[in-house]
Amino acid sequence: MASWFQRLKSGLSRSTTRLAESIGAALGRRRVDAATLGELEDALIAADLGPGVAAKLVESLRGRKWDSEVDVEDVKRALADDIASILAPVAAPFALDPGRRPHVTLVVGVNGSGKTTTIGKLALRLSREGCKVVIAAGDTFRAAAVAQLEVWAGRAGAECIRAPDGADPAALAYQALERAQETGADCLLVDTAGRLHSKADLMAELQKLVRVVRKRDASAPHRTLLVLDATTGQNALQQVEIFRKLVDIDGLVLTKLDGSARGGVLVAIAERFALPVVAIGVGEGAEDLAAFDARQFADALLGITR
Ligand SMILES: Nc1nc2c(ncn2[C@@H]2O[C@H](COP(=O)(O)OP(=O)(O)OP(=O)(O)O)[C@@H](O)[C@H]2O)c(=O)[nH]1
Ligand SMILES: [Mg+2]
Repeated sequence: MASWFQRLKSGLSRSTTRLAESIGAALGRRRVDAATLGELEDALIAADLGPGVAAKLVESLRGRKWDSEVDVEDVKRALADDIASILAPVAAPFALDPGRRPHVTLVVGVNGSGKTTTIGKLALRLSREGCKVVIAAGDTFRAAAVAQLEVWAGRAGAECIRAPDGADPAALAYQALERAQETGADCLLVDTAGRLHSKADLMAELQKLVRVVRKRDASAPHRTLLVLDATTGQNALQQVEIFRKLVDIDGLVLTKLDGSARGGVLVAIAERFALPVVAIGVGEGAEDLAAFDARQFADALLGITR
């Protein structure tokens, strides 16, 4: 089976190819001059890295010493180094705080971003590490969502707490925390619904959930993860803006990097929000959740093999 890095690389290959081609075209004259730098900046923006990052990267290239005839690979390596330095501060693998037991993780994000799948993958990983996991099927609007979560919970040997359809997700989360505390669980993963009628409804629901959970443990939730679908490109930036206003996001998961031509958006998000990227999704399967590695991601994006 291909390693996650290979899957990431082949997944990002559409982003990579486009970026590599534009970099090649910009360096047609083999000189790092003003015209080349302008073209490189455009190419980086087109690859979803965002205007802020593009300007920074180009400034850094401008400041380096270049031969009169440059090697395209050297330029790519320089870009990858700078991108890796932007990403390094946000690479922070998901870990439970041993002082918080059960450690409560709330998972939010728009409809279809990969919340339930990510919870399933996380549950499996944590169980394998020896943790006792409880999952709250907080998406009480869709029976199919609960069934999907139960399959994942079964795989992970985790207990899944569900409520009747249409039940109040806040009450369900409270009940699940109670259960997690009673059974001495190490962690509780709370799934939420991505689809609600309006932003105001979503805000009311998430805020109520947090308020109610705190009645049981005043320090919870200990982690609030926002799950973002990397294929949505620049839209992911807006989702961070919106969700940050609804709840205290303190971690991101970027999913679907295995099939995205827009993986560059991760760099824009890192630079704009400085939120920890705790994991990345590189497929639909149970093994397809990887720790985010700044260096490897930057190399994969530029198509570099070291
Ligand atoms: N290729 C790929 N597909 C993924 C990944 N993560 C999730 N998916 C798929 O994306 C689809 C939506 O995932 P869900 O986990 O159901 O998303 P959700 O956020 O729970 O969606 P709602 O409950 O409808 O809000 C499913 O078909 C998943 O298999 C990933 O990293 N890569
Ligand atoms: Mg779901």
